[in-house]
Amino acid sequence: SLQKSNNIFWSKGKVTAKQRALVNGHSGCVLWLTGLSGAGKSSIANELERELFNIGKHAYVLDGDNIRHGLGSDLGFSPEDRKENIRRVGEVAKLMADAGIICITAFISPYRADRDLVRKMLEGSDNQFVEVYVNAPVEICEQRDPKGLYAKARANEIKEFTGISAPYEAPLRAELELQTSKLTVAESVAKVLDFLNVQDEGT
Ligand code: PPS
Repeated sequence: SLQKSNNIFWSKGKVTAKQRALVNGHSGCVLWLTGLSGAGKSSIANELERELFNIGKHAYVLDGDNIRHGLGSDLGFSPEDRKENIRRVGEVAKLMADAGIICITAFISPYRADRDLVRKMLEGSDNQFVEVYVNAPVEICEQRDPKGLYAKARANEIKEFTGISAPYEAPLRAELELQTSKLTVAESVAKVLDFLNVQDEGT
């Protein structure tokens, strides 16, 4: 890999992050949602995107299920593949944030080290990394089981299923925690908007 990077240079653009933010009315950032399957990541991410869009902000969701159809279609759910999945998504999220977008990601991202790697990627850039712990007890997620995956995991039809037969490492210092067994989706979204301190452009 050293060989590969030998003749590669960094080409610097002519538009600064500050200039983009001035035009957009907000800076880019990465809102990194992490949590168990069925905890509510996608619901919150999509509602958040809608709300931000409605008040004139540039937001875009990268969702686990969707990304695995394309960018990560060669990856499974081993620790190594999850790591590579999160690394790729991290790089894409970083680019989106650099483009001035509020990038909302919804991946289980069960390993602390993988999430910390993405945090590191954003360090020293103008764009904030916000870890959002979408927290619901595994019992509740299993009761919800919107895709019937917990039932399959219990029946041994899915191996390495997070929360059942694969680990989930809860964040130790997430910027934000949403306890989705106690909050509605709207309440969770309101908390994130509050954290972002975004203002409606029209008012
Ligand atoms: S990861 O760990 O961050 O790379 O996972 P992610 O890309 O978010 O993909 C999670 C979705 O894939 C489905 N699925 C599984 N999840 C966990 N473990 C196993 N073994 C598994 N197999 C398939 C599942 O629908 C997850 O979707 P969400 O939206 O989280 O429920």
